[in-house]
Amino acid sequence: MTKRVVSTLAAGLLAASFLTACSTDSTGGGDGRLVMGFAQVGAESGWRTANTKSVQDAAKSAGVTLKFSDAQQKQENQIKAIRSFIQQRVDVIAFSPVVESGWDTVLKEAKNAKIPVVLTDRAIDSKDTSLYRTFLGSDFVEEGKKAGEWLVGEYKGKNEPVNIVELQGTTGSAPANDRRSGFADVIKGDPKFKVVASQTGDFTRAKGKEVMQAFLKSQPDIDVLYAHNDDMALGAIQAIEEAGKKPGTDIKVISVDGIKDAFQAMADGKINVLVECNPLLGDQLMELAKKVAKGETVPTRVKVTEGVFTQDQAAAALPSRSY
Ligand code: GYE
Repeated sequence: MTKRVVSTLAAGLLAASFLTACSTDSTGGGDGRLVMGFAQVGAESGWRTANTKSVQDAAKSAGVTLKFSDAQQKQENQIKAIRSFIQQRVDVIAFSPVVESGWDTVLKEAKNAKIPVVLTDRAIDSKDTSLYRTFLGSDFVEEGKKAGEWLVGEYKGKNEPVNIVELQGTTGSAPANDRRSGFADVIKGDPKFKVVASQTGDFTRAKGKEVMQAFLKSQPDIDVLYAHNDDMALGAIQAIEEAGKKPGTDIKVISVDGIKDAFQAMADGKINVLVECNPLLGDQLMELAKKVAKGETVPTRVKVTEGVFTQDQAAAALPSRSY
């Protein structure tokens, strides 16, 4: 092919992609509806499944056209999805960052393209807060603290050492970092609490079980399991039972999220306490997206309200859990 043919072809391609971009832009998705590109973390947990459903349902009822992408817990996939949303000239990009760092470049691209970004569920640790308009999600440090406070109360007045194993969420993710530090902050006040092993279980049941099996082999005396989410706790419970121990009694179990399966396990006495993390963010997200797309000012941080549930409340709370 001659140079000329190549450049003519390239020009043609450019014009074609420009036309596609323009037609999406000028029609606002073809029917004047707001178009949102949503880059989800993955489908790693019950929490995530409920979160995805909430976003999809909310988009439908808010009349928002949703372009949904599942990153399978990989940052590079999320970056690709965001770039493709920029290319498609969506009205708003929303995403739940799989890890905290490494977003500046792609978010600058969105900013240059004048597409507002809403962080949902998880935050990023960039110093440049102009890269996103708002962050809607839970306070994970607070959740970790609530887990620690329950433990402190549970062992009040006892002086023997309390050996804790910790199943961390996805390495580098905001909920893993914050649930770990919030918990550590509270228990450090009393030297009887010792985290004897702490490792990632990637927020999944399979990994939670596998890592708990390893903990049970390497740690002769485990009093407490602190799992950063329910799926890992549920996997670990299987490992504890297969090792001939009673979860909830021989090893106390603290978990975070509050999905239905975990409430069931708590009603069965296998989980001692659940720190709630609410995945139903869809409606709030659509509301914020509509505002930022119109250029309205929104608060830079929107928190989700949540509670703590103990075993005596489990059976009563179970029927009303929607996820
Ligand atoms: O706790 C866990 C999920 O980011 C709050 O991600 C979310 C966490 C949730 O995989 O189950």
